[in-house]
Amino acid sequence: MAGTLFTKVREIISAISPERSSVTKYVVPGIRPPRVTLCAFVVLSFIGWSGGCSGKTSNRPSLDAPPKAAIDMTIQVYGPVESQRDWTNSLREKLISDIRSGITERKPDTSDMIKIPAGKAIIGCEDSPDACLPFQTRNIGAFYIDRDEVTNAEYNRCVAEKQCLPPTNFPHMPGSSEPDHPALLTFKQAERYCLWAGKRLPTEYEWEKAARGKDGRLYPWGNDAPLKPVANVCGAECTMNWADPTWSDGYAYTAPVGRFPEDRSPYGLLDVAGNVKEWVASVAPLPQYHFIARGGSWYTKREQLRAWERQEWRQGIRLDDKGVRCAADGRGPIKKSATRPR
Ligand SMILES: [Ca+2]
Repeated sequence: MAGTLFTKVREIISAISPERSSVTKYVVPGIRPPRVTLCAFVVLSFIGWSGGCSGKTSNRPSLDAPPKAAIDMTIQVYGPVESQRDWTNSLREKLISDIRSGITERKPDTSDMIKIPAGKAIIGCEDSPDACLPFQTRNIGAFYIDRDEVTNAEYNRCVAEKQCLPPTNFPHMPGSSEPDHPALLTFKQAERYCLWAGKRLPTEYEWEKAARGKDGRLYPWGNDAPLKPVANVCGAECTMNWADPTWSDGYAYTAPVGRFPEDRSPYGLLDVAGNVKEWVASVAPLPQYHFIARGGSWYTKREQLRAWERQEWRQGIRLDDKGVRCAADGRGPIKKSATRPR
């Protein structure tokens, strides 16, 4: 009875925060691991429940899972700031080396990607330093970036190859699992998918350049705040307290990608301001290791759509509005690949 109850609780926790249910944890060198581990929690809470410490649970994927080293890595950040002085780079290297495990090299299919030319970009803002990168003009090399957010159909090809974990299912969000909706992903799932596709996550600078264009506009469509529903954000259909009843975009949660042609950057990226936030490769500075997602989502207030706005997220927090669009290096021509599964 207790075992059944715990399994149910664990399924719920897993659905909300998959990383927190992971057994194997990547411990950053110099960072003190948590005093109470998941196994200890299991033993103390439910003596009758078996298999927890061995990692063999009834609901953990086994046969259909990608290589363990790539999926069971959970980032834990503990300890005083002083002990974290040098860990950002080493953690990043470890994360990349593990997350590449078992991936077959392939050339990216750039047919649905947009090439962003090399050159200067206006990054950040001057009047809201807590909400943007420092204001700067920055030279950024050429790169490719997906026109659209990665869809469930695209992501599930990686799942079918047993190279990516299935996306989290959110039953309370009608339509979110449909093939043409954006895949709702953790940072690790997002990076793993991009690497599997022969691509990578965009850096934060690349994402912002692709979103704001050469002129560093405030919004993907220009410098004017939107007067009508041009993007999928928290409008009339949204169930959050901050929903704007005057903004009827037609979707309570995610929308099929590309459904809002005006939510378009000067380079042609779609769903830049809304639909799902998009994980980027950059790592937030100390003292806390946070991942960064850019752009707004179905969950975002309509007042927070400026393309320089940024937010930092710990793994496992609020996954139901996070997705990804991948990037690829833009040096030289990239031939279309015939290796990408259809
Ligand atoms: Ca988006």
